[in-house]
Amino acid sequence: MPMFVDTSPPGQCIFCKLVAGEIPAATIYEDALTIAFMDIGQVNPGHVLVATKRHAVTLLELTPAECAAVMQTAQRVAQAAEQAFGPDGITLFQANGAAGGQTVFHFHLHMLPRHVDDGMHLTWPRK
Ligand code: D5M
Repeated sequence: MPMFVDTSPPGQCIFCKLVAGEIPAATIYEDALTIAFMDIGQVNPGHVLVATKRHAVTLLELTPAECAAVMQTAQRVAQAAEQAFGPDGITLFQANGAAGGQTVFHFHLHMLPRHVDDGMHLTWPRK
């Protein structure tokens, strides 16, 4: 079971507050549709979240433009991680709905730099 589940209503969720600048974030990139910031949990050094600025819960609610922008931002942060961390690989992870492992119900994608000896293998670390 996840340690924390954000059940705030739309507009008041953690990531809406983060987008609005109402709570602090280590933001590394933003554009009109997306924002990328350091995950507070850092399951691996360089763990970044790419979120939509608009409140949408899952992938199924995104517009085509948001889908494209999210993946473009993911590529940008992966390129930055490549330079900063020299990883052996990169894992992208994206959970939809509680049954899919989502705990913050505002669309986001995880970008994790990976190293062969990071002990995570290819399994999601919270299992
Ligand atoms: O991932 C939700 C992720 O959100 C989880 O890895 C912690 C992260 N999180 C929660 N609050 C914050 C703040 N305030 N800043 C940065 N990161 C945060 P999920 O896939 O929904 O389980």
